[in-house]
Amino acid sequence: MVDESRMQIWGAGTTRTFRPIWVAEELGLDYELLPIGPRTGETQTLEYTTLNPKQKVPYFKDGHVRLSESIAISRYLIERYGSWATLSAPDCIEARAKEDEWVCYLYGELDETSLYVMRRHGDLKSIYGEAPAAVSSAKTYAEKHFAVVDQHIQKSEFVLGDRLGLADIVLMSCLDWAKAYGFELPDGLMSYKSRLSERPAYRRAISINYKQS
Ligand SMILES: N[C@@H](CCC(=O)N[C@@H](CS)C(=O)NCC(=O)O)C(=O)O
Repeated sequence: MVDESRMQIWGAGTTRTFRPIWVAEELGLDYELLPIGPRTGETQTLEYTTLNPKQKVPYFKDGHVRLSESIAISRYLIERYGSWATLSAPDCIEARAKEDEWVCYLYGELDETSLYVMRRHGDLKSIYGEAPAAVSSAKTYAEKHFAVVDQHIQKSEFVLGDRLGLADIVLMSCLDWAKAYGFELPDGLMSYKSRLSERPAYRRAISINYKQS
């Protein structure tokens, strides 16, 4: 039974569902998780399709706000509930543009163009078709961009300066995904990853997201 008065996040068990769960944990939010999986048939029901015609997770409700897309949900949570003491949105146009630059780059090149292509034509080849050349070139492509991010991350604690932000949520989720796919990550990224993995909210989010899949 869904409690409509609480914030709700649909979906668990994937990189994309991990992002809003991690943000919600960082912000100490009270939310209800409906841990449906993408490949269990739960996104195909009439009830869920009415909510989200894309039939994908994550999906999110907070009062009258309804959102799909892991980045949009995460950004909404940060902007609405963030604070300087926890996780907050950029405070000027220039900083927002810089965050957009990184979020678009990480999501576009690492998530969609690389790791998800590997998933589509690897684990999900029975749906999307087997394409070993696509998988291997996506891996090479990701390695090139991990090297770019590695150079950048050696200069600061977080993707943007000295505070956790949306770009870190995206990067960490892609690094976890890459490790699960057997990537050898460069040293700078490995040390960034192990530093951020110590965060209690990150650990809680990992256990919530992956326990329920
Ligand atoms: N761009 C979306 C991608 C969402 C997405 O593709 N979710 C996958 C799980 S990781 C899904 O629900 N797949 C089910 C399907 O495609 O039928 C986001 O970042 O939220």
